[in-house]
Amino acid sequence: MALRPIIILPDPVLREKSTPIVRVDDDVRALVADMFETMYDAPGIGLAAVQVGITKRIVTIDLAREGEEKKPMVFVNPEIVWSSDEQSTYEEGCLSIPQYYEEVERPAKVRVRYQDEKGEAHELEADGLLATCLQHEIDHLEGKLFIDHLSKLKRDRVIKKFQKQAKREHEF
Ligand code: GNR
Ligand code: NI
Repeated sequence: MALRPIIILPDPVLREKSTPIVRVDDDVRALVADMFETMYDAPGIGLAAVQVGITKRIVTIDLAREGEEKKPMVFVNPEIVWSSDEQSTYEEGCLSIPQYYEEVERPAKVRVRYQDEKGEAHELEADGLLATCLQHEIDHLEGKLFIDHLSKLKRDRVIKKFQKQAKREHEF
């Protein structure tokens, strides 16, 4: 297992579309283990493989709070097959956009088809934070970030800030 560096805005890799996993093998499971280690270390409640620079359709999620027993969830090739008309709003953050939080409105419930770490197919209906987190992660697989759900003004402001930051770090 290894901690992997998390890719930060405005790295163009975050805008790439991730490719499907054809076979869930030991290489995929090793990447999943690294993703959990990286996500717990951050700490974050979700991670898409693209955030560690691997453009494959893999998501890890664990909504357990600090001190609670871990509840690791793995989603290979996740797809939203239904979403509710009812919407809900959560304050979202992203490990690839550190220390920026903003409210995002999304469908309150989703039904997701996915494969597990053995390659077995499942469907899951989620609401609450899990529904939001799944949509946030599945967006990553399409090269989409939560700031894309905000006004252009807010989005451009955040992107500018991170571009400046990256330039400053590049000078060092
Ligand atoms: O850690 C995370 N918290 C979070 C909070 C609200 C909605 C979505 C998230 S996901 C985020 C980790 C992350 O960047 N996943 O891609
Ligand atoms: Ni994110």
